[in-house]
This record gives sequence, C-alpha cells and structure tokens, in this order.
Amino acid sequence: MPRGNGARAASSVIAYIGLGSNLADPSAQVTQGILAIARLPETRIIAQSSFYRSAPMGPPDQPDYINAVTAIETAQTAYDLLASLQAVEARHGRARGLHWGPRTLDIDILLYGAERITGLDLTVPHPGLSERAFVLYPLYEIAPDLEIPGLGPLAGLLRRCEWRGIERLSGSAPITP
Ligand code: 5RY
Ligand code: CA
Ligand code: CA
Repeated sequence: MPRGNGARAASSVIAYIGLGSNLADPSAQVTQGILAIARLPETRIIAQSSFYRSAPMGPPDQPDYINAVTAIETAQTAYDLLASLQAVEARHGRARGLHWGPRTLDIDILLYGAERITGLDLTVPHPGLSERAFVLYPLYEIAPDLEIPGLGPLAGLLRRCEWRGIERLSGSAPITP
C-alpha cells in the first residue's frame, strides 16, 4: 500500500543479546534483564535460551555466572539499542568496578542482523563470542543454524570451543552440536 505522507515501513533486524550476572541473585537479575528488554520501544523478544551456570572466565576470584541469550526483533539502530541496554544495566545496579570483575547485570549485543560494526564503544559481532562457551551454548540452543558474520557457522565455533563445565539450568532442547 503506497504511503503518500512521508511515513515509511520501520525496518527491523533480528539481534542476539547476551545477559550475564554473578551478584545479588544472578538468576533473578537475568530474568529482570530479559523483562526490561521486552519492554524496550520498537522491540520484541522472539526467542529465549535456557539459563546456564558456569565458572568465571577471566579473573577467577569471583562467583559463578548465570548467562542466557535472547533473540529480539528491533527497529532500534545498533547504537540506540546499545544505549537502551546500558540504561537497563545501570537501572539494575551495574556499578563500574573492576574490569571484568563481578557484576549484577551485564548485557551485550552479540549480533545485530548480519552487520559488522567496529566503533569506539561497540563491536559487533561481540569480540569474545567465538571463545566463550557461556555465549555459544545458549546461542546454539535458540539459533543452531546461525551464521556469524565474518566467523562462519555457529556450529563450527561451538565444535572448536573448549567445554568449561557449563551447566544448563532449565528449559527446552538438549544441546547436541
Ligand atoms: C577469557 C576474559 C574476560 C572471558 C575471558 C571475560 C563472564 C571473558 C565471565 C560471563 C562467565 C566475564 C569477560 N578467557 N565468565 N567472565 N560468564 N563475563 N562464565 O558472563 F568472558 S568477564
Ligand atoms: Ca559480557
Ligand atoms: Ca558488557
């Protein structure tokens, strides 16, 4: 249907968002984070992984993490989405402390459509994605056929990723990469 009034169809993309917490009831933090993402303007959740527990990667002297991945359809630009997600982190008590230290809620843009973005404060696909079991397993659960821009099939990354005793806490299909 033609639009003569300057309106245009909102173009939307599918983005994959990683959530992680290891402080102050991590499962509740991740749940609240997902609910906050669901309330963002021009955004809806289209898939949600199980929750996964794993030992910390990086600095070791911190509690285990709970991680999950959610798929959204959004009409926000990548940078608007980044600002929206950082606002959610801040509202959920994210304190900027030790680099890679424990946190109440960390929300990362893992993928934004098929785009590759290298900005000062945003790199997509997320730079840690290919080595992090706590990202690859939940991502595979909801999108097993995904192609990662510049890195190839998700299933191939998962096969090359070291199993780190990541434990799936709840949810749907068993993982068989
Ligand atoms: C490595 C270094 C730093 C991996 C490596 C970080 C999480 C990393 C985490 C999380 C779990 C961090 C970033 N080699 N460990 N460590 N879950 N975030 N399990 O969300 F991820 S700090
Ligand atoms: Ca992170
Ligand atoms: Ca982050």
